[in-house]
Amino acid sequence: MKKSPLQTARYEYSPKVPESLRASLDRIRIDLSDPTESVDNQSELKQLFRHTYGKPVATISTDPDDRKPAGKPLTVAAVLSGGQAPGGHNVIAGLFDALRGLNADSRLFGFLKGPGGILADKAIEITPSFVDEYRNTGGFDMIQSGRTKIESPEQFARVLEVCKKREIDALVIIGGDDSNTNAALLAEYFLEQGESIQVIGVPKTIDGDLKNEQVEVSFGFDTATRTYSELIGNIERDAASARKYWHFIKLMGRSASHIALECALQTQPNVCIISEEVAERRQTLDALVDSIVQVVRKRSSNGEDFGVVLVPEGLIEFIPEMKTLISELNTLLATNHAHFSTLNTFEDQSEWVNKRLGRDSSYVFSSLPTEIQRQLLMDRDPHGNVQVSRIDTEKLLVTMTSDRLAELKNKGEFAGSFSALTHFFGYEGRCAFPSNFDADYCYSLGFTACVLIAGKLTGYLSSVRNLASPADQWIAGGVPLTMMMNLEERHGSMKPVIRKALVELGGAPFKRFAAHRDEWAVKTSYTYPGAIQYYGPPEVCDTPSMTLRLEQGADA
Ligand code: FBP
Repeated sequence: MKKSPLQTARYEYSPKVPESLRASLDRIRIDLSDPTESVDNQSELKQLFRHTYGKPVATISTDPDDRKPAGKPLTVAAVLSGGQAPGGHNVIAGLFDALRGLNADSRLFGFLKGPGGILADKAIEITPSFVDEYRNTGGFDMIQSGRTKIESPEQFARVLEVCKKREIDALVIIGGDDSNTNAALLAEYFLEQGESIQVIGVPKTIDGDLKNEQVEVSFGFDTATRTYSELIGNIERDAASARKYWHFIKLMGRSASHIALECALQTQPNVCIISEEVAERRQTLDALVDSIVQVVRKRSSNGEDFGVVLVPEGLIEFIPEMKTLISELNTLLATNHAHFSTLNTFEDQSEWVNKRLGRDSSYVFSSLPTEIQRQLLMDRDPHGNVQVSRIDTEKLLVTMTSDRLAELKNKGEFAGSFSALTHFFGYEGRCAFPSNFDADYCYSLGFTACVLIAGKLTGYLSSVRNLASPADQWIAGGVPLTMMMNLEERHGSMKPVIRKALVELGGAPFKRFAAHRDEWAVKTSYTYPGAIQYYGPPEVCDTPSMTLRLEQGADA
């Protein structure tokens, strides 16, 4: 395959790692904290995770006086789970290098196409020349990914059977909150079965919602938001040059608005909707459109009939009346799946649904444009949720804003023009070459996963902290997965899950945005981040996202 000059150059990049991971592997030690507790529902989780609950936090350091004998060769398998996120290949590269560093006879396998590859027993061995083809590159194509959920007792038994057959010592699951919940369940299951196979998770998702006291950021968020911010900045400059379009840009992020918020901090658009605030204020769709209309009118009165609006992908599920509608639809479609799939036309489907929805939801559903109704009835994801990336929320907002402005024009209350274009930035950012931050962070996470395996730990998430400081000051270690868990309702029953992190309205990133947004709405204050830079001064190439810096109290 022909390589671009950048790809060839990136093969030579040496990821920066914490000081503790630079030492020779036989001098690395793991310090353990006191026992931990889960974020909530402690007594229930203690019962559910009898073998893995309450483990200590692990911190990796080096001990120059303690030289351990070379470890036995290990057989480890990795799996990439869920949506792509830049840096996944470097997790595997870091894991591979550390394994070979521990013992040159260690072997690393990659299950193909995500967790489904474990069930199908489809894996490849990662060799030195193979891993070299993927160092510092984006994508998950090295072993591909998938969204199969391992949940039935038969599937758990099958995972054990496949791992035993392949004589795997440890499984590394690289995924988001759901996949790492699965990692916790598997670690517990293996111990319950009297098996010593270890399970280590790695925090992945561009959405940035797998974070907490111990996990500062999930990998991929940095690169994805930089990619989107470059594009938004370019559009802002185009808007300010042509002065004739309003651009409505939907940004990925299934649920939380971390991506939209980070992009807003980087680009200073006229409007950025934060779903969590919409929910907190119980803002209706009409009220939301009204707030956009006000900004359009103000800018128009200043002679600026152009602007940029950022819309988080998950918004639709945070607008109170839409949330109720979607939840009723999810239940209806889940409980009547067989019958619903016999309805062949959209007209039949919408009539059937309309008759069964509650009065308010039926009214909301009927008032939506047909295309949005159609999108709300499309196939659910494996968790039974509506696939928000397929709903054109940005188009819905444009239609409603345009209708409202037309009414105002008729009444003589709006004299400007409103011509809008829509965009969706999602898949563009998930497989970009990882920024230096993500390349370094991911390599360190993979390397750390191996150190945790060598330390005989299981049910842990690989963690690298202190990320607002230079990489040599990062702190590597492991966080027990049960520490991040609580019980939440899923399909009518309470399940143990890793708590998703939504945007905190009291947090420093949102406060920074809220302090400036009124000014950004009216004045044209765009900033242009430009393309990700891989070579050059550290302030241009190595600084982490503004969200991370603000959360860590660092200068941003
Ligand atoms: P993960 O949570 O698995 O990392 O995926 C996140 C995401 O990129 C969301 O932002 C988006 O809604 C979704 O994946 C799209 O899923 P798919 O790739 O299946 O279309």
